[in-house]
Amino acid sequence: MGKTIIISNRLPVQLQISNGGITAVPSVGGLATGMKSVHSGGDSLWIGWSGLTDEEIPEELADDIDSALAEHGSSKVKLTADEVDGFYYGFSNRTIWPLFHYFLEYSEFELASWETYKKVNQKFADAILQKSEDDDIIWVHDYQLMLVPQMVREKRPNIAIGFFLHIPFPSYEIFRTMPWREEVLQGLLGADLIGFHTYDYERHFLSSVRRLLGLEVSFNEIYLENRVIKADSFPMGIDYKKFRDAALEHKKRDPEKLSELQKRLNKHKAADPEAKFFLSIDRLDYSKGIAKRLNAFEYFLNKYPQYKEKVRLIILAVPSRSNVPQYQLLKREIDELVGRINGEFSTVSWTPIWYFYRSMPFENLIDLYTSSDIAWLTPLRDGMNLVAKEYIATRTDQTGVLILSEMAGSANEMNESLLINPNNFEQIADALFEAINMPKEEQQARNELLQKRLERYDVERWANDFMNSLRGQKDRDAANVSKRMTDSRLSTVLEEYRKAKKRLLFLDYDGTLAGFHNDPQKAGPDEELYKLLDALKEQPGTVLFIISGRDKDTFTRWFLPKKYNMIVEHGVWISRDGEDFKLLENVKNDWMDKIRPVLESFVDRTPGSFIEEKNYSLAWHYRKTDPDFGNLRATELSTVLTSLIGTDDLSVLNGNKVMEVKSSNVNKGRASMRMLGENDYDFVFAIGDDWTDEFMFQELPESTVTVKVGRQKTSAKYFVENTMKVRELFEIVYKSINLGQTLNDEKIALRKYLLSGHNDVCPTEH
Ligand code: GDG
Repeated sequence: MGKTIIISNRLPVQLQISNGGITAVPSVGGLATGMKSVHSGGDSLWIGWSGLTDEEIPEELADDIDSALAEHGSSKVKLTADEVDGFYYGFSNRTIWPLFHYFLEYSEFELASWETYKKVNQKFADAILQKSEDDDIIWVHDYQLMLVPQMVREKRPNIAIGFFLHIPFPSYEIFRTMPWREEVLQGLLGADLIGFHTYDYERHFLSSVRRLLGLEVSFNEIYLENRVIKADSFPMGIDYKKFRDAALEHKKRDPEKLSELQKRLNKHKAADPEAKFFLSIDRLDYSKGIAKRLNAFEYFLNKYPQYKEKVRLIILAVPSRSNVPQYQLLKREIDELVGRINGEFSTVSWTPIWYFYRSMPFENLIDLYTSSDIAWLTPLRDGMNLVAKEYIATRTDQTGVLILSEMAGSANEMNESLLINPNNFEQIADALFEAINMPKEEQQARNELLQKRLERYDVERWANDFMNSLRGQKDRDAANVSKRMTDSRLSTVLEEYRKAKKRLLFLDYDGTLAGFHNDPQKAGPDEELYKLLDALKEQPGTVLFIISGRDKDTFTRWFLPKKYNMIVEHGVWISRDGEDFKLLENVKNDWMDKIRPVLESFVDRTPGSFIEEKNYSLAWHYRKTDPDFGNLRATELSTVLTSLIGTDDLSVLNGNKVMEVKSSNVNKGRASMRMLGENDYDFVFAIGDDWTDEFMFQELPESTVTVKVGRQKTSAKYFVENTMKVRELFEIVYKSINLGQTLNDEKIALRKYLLSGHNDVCPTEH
């Protein structure tokens, strides 16, 4: 691997222009700290916006800025004020942010800002392309840059790209309301690894990929024709040591050297040692539930009036995105609420809410964390919420209670806190009461577990886990690529083919020779396929079988007049040289009357599914159903069938969007082996796309050339991407053998043929 390139909207440094000079100061944010292990030494580069628009950068300082950034391993993407407006304040924060946090009513779908988002994403991608080599590893961060992975992939097909989303990925029902939903998903799918904070966000993403793009998803992998993409969850941690050490240092500090804020806090504590401080820290953002928290505080004071003058809520709201109207409205709402509640409850010696609308230095953050008895965080939605983790890390004596919204990603890992629903004031008031009265031993027992976990899975571990997983994914993909039927492998196979005296070929039909169709009866062969099969069949010494799970009547109609050899229903029937089908296996079908009603009940309950009845098997097709629902029902049906058939001679085959019940002693492996035993073949070939073809790949002898269509796991030796490639493969075989062309000639001819719109199988004959 070459160098690492990290890319995020903002750089991990802040530019400061003063006295005509420029300096770059490292930021102390969680991401910058977490990436320390990844972004260090000369082997990494961080690309992002500097925070200054082109208009704000004096021309004479432009070069100085570049060198100041370069000292911190950073490189800037230039953005004009209009671009920042459309891309950041516009599409990122008026469309994606509200939508992904389930604030559908705040989402604006403006074509102009979408266009700017695309344009600016292209600028970021161009910056990567300009600075990267093929063996680099790229890590793209967050919702502002969701199109970047694909933009880079187009120009560098083999580079390793990871993407991490720091905010929630919403449910399909929310995501699908966005006009440019497919483009956004396609953009993300340029990555090899897509990371989320929680499993829930991951599964929402996979569900959207399946439903909106119709792609094959197996567990957490997405299969494209030429790549496999992994989605996974990596809950982001904090720099645990930094917060714990700061708190320890704070504890030991000389009272004279304490901050003004700390002195004030101490004074209030001294006046009433029983009084409790509640703390909340967030950016001023509607997703953080600040207004709800204030209302809940009022509710608490009314429900438990004994705590009036005994508790104080400290709210630190950090100014954020104040160019966006929703944030201006929110600011006004919070100001008014704080004013009203303080006006209603204050006494001469007590103000219930201390409200700070500003950003504080790190030292004051530690003052607040270490002085507060209760941290109270009530986001309505939050990707993770690092404040919750930071509070726990600073509690060096393990006292303190965390009350946390279950809507925060961090709630998944912080079960020992008091989890609340931010909309349930009754529950919140009771949680505050419980927190105030929680025995010290219980606080310590809970925090000990929380601290252990936070220490173990800190932000460095998070970054390393992500990078390792990305490298692993790339290696796996490379290993898989080694199975691709490349030109040189095909040349070797062709050589064996040419030399062979007796060849035996097994070709699966659906998903191999022909693409899938929603109605299986409509997926019949085209003229081009007939010509291709005719040409192969005519080759001296070649015995070709179409081997399929299809019923014999359909294949009789499609192929009998062509006199192709056929094995259908997975090996129940056989037809050779245009003769009627005969039984190849002795199988029973008396079980069908018992199984049919079960399948019918699934058809009734699963819109879009249907039963295909064959002579010796029953198949339940669910390609046309809602993909998630279909998969769910398939799992359910599999359980029902497995328990029903018990030890009978029946088995359930899970094919490509079809579940088939049939006799156990019938499968393509057994059938193909029987054909093999009939003669002394010196070249055997089998190709197929689904699980039922794996029987052939596994049972045929080691020397067989086995080819899988698609990228799923397989026992086959090689793979080709799709049915188009299968046709291409047979074209080459045909031309090589029948016309004596070399692979190069064939490729050229084939290309011409493909470009000519598939008019004829053999353009070189004209
Ligand atoms: C996004 C997602 C996800 C806050 N005030 C001050 C200050 N902070 C620091 C905190 C904390 C960070 O800012 C806030 O992080 P959060 O995770 O709570 O929230 P977002 O900013 O919304 O972050 C979020 C996160 O990305 C990471 O993936 O967890 O869900 O929304 O580190 O300490 N720091 C200083 N002064 C302040 O006044 N110095």
